[in-house]
Amino acid sequence: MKDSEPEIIRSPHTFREDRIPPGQRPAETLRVLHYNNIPSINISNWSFKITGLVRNEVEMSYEEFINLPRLRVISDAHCVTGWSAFDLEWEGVSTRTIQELSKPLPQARYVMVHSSDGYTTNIPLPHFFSPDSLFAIKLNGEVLSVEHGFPVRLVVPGLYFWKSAKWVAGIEFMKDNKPGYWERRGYNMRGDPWKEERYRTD
Ligand SMILES: Nc1nc2c(c(=O)[nH]1)N[C@H]1C(S)=C(S)[C@@H](COP(=O)(O)O)O[C@H]1N2
Ligand SMILES: [Mo]
Repeated sequence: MKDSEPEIIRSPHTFREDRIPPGQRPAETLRVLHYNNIPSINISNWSFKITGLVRNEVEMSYEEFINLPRLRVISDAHCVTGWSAFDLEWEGVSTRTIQELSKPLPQARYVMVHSSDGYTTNIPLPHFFSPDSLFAIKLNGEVLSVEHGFPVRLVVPGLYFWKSAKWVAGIEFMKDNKPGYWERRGYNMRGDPWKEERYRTD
């Protein structure tokens, strides 16, 4: 039996009248951007770990991860440095599926995303569990390139693109908010582009 194509949705932000957030300029496509080198990942050792305030801690191999139910999302990406890219088609695993598997405890309010290059970023759960947030394994129909985050990258279309961590190795559910890599260096603890939350104000 041939697998049916995964469900496809459009991120609600792509329907906004102010589709381009304040202070952003349209770019032709995604630019490759990361603070450090591309990590070298051996897919046979790679795993995706879910830890912290959860009922079920989870550790999955790549094989297990790509066999989870899939979703496709068409969304835009807004980098805090000022460029925006439009109508990107991501395919991967919904954060809602991750929620069902790990069952976060009621005290959990934030997630810290941990990446193989040492990058981290913190995200409030309402944004993380937005119906258009997913752990992508494909971009525009192709398996992710290493530059764009192979094997798995997070995509949270409702926040600036620095929250969309590439090369994700695990996520950690937390009660208290903690800053990630850029947040410790002055970037906003939430990062809503339509509110222009670029820098920390606390
Ligand atoms: N692991 C990791 N993820 C990361 C980054 C990084 O340095 N390391 N940079 C972020 C920033 S600032 C941006 S704009 C996007 C760029 O994604 P792209 O290279 O796929 O365009 O990745 C985000 N995710
Ligand atoms: Mo960015």
